[in-house]
Amino acid sequence: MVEIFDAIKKSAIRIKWLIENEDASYSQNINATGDTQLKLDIKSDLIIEEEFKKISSVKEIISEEKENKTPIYENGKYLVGYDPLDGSSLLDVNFSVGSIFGIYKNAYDGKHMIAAVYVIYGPVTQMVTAYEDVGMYKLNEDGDFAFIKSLELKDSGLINASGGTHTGWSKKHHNLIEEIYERGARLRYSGGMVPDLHQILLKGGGLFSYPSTSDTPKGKLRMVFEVFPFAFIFEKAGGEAIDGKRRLLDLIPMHPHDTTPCYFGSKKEIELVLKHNE
Ligand code: AFP
Repeated sequence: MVEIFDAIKKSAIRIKWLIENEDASYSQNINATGDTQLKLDIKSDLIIEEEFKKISSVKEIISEEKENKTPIYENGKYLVGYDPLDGSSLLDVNFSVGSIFGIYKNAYDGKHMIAAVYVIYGPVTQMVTAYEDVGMYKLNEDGDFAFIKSLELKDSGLINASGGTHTGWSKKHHNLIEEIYERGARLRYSGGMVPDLHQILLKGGGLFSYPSTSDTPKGKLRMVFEVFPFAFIFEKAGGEAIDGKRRLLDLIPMHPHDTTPCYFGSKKEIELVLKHNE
């Protein structure tokens, strides 16, 4: 696992450089999910592939930016599903973006997830790893990621971040969000999953949701690259992650690019989600 985390650190340093120095415009390419790729999405993906190709414990990788899996070492133990530059449509407005990694054994689902990592490229670059516990690291001037602290969610928090077009929300989702605001929550939604969930983790609690909507009945966020890694991190940090009713880590994707509605949060907020979805 150490060498996988090291490959992620090396990729992060190279991607941070790209973000700060390279052209953030769109390419002509469309990715597997139908999104037009930025040139930086493609370059970040190549960097991560290059770094994982040096690691003999990696059997195979699959990127949000590619339709198919890439075999690495036949005798490797681990499968890695990753989103190289999540939230890249926010680069033009200089918001924080991130890279997300799920490390799996044998299959790309929650039951086979061993570890999860994300990197946030903000005013500073930080990395959060979930393996035995959840730890946050900061990239220093000398190119090292120094341990800052362990992350733990409180039982309840007052941050609310819900995605999806409001006119497409179900009545149940409207009622849930209304109750959350009535309890005193504040809206904190940047449109980047990494900074939005990072904020909830760092401030101790709250709720992030990307529900089923009339335009995206199966949600928008992808299980293997985005949802499972964050579900793993939230559970390890003492929170919960569900699709409205079921634990996200119990879902089995039919295809690596499958999406699901998702709710990540502290225990009290997830209780509320369950109550509104009875
Ligand atoms: P991009 O990578 O296209 O910027 O999408 C980001 C994202 O996948 C995720 O990071 C956000 O939580 C979500 O989309 C935001 O979606 P909405 O704009 O529909 O709220």
